[in-house]
Formats: sequence, structure tokens, C-alpha cells
Amino acid sequence: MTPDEILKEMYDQTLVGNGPRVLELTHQALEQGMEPQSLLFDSLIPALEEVGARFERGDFFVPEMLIAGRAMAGSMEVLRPLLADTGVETIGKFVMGTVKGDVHDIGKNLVNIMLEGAGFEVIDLGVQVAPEKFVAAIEEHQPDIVGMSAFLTTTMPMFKANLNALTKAGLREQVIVMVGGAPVTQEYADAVGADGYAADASATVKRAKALLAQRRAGVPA
Ligand code: B12
Repeated sequence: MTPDEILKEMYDQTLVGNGPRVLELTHQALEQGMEPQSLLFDSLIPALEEVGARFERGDFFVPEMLIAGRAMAGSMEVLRPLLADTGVETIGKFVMGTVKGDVHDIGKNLVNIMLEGAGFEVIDLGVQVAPEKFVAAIEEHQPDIVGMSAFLTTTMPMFKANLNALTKAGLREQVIVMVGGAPVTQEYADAVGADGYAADASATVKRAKALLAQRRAGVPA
């Protein structure tokens, strides 16, 4: 198969949630010397975007979203070490979690992979992370940045609840807070008082590095 054929079939098979075939194609692509980034950005992510569009139109339902998500996650397990293993030294510590009430983690996991690849040490708290768990993790790990993911308009208000919990625990000033997830916007991030927002994984890396550099230069975020 040519690289284009692989990308196309991988897209189609992710869309229909054929996990075993997506995994097979992932291995085949890598054996042929294709770049892991290309599989991610030219096939897997566009497929999930299409899944979301179909769900919105009522052509797909939750089970379809779930199997498509699983198919992508299976491939990401293979790609993860390849994307993260760039041999760069640690530049900062990042605590990351999906907010309480929300189980979406594909986007968060992708952000984690890219952050690791850029040299961040990432402590992943998983999904459904309650405010007190963010507080405890910050106390324990003393990260430079805490990242919060939310994918539902109903769980986005948890950002504010988390920020309030950090303030109450006296931790707000010592950590940079970044927020993100499909429905989140820069305006929303500003409104809840987060320090940073990014729309995708590579923008997150750029923004995280910039915020860290600012903080280390003594400029408040
Ligand atoms: C797969 C999926 C699921 C899977 C999740 C599997 C998993 N393990 O994650 C399952 C089936 C479980 C699911 C369930 C539901 N889902 Co859903 N889901 C999706 C879908 C199709 C893809 C999400 C995804 O993985 N995208 C791919 C990743 C790579 O993109 P991403 O998530 O946006 O992440 C990127 C950025 O947002 C950013 N980012 C992410 N996190 C962070 C964090 C920080 C700090 C920063 C800076 C950046 C950042 O970088 C990421 C990488 O580039 C989306 C549709 C869509 N277009 O997003 C709907 C979607 C998010 N789901 C939706 C809904 C409604 C639901 C349900 C309520 C459905 C239901 N009726 O039960 C439930 C809720 C369950 C819950 N309590 O959480 C809606 C949300 C609508 C809204 N605005 O509120 C969406 C948008 C679908 C739609 N178009 O209507 N879902």
C-alpha cells in the first residue's frame, strides 16, 4: 500500500471503529517508514473530528463514538513512545487531568504525549478529577503548570471550581493554570481566570513553554 492509501484506510477504519485493523495499519505504516506525526494529524485526528460531526448530525450515536475513540486510542498506544521519545531534557513539570464529571481523555492523552515529547515531565491524574484531587496533586508534585481538560459544556464550569479550590488552598499563585478541550475557547479561559488556553496539542506545547519562560523571567502570567 502507498502512504496515501494507508492514511485513507486508517481514516475509514477509525471512523467505523475497527480497532484491530487500525492497529495493523499503524504497524504497517511504521514498518514502511511513515512518520508517527503523519498518522496522527493526517488520519486519526481528522477521523475523530468526522465522528464528532456525524454525532452532531445524528448519524452516529454514543456507541459509535466509543468504538472510534477506542480504535484511535489503540493506535496511540503504539505511537506514544515514538512521539514522546525525543531525548530532550526535562524542562518543567506538568500535572494534567480531565475535570470531574467528564470521561473524555483522548485529547488529554494526546496533549500529554506532545508535552512529554517536548521535554515536560507529565503527571496524569486521569479522568473525573475532583478539585480536591488537583489540590492534593499540586501539593505533592509541585508542578510548574496544571492542565485541565473539559469536553462538555456541562463540565467546563469545573475549571472555575478547580481554580477556586486552588485559591482556597493557597496554591493559585504558585502554579500556572492551563485549560483546554473541544468546546473551550480563549474567551472562556479568560473568563474563568486561567493563565493559558490552547486549541490543540502542539499549540499547548508552545503556550506552555512561553508561559513557563515568562514565569521564570519574573513576569506574572
Ligand atoms: C470520542 C468521544 C466520546 C467518547 C470518549 C472516549 C474517550 N476515552 O475519550 C465517549 C463515547 C465516552 C463520549 C461520551 C460522551 N460524549 Co463525547 N465525544 C467524543 C468525540 C467524537 C471525540 C473527542 C476526541 O477524542 N477528539 C479528538 C481529540 C484529539 O481532540 P480534542 O478532544 O478536542 O482534544 C484536543 C484539544 O481540545 C486540546 N486539548 C485537550 N485537552 C486539553 C487540555 C489542555 C490543558 C489544553 C491546553 C488543550 C487541550 O488538545 C487536544 C489535542 O489536539 C467528540 C467530538 C469532537 N469533535 O470533539 C464528542 C463530544 C466531545 N462528546 C459529546 C457528548 C455530548 C458526549 C456525551 C454527553 C454523549 C452522551 N449523550 O452520553 C458523553 C459524555 C460522557 C462524559 N460524562 O464525559 C459532545 C459535547 C458537546 C458539548 N459541547 O457539550 C461532542 C463535542 C460531540 C458533539 N459534536 O456533539 N464521547
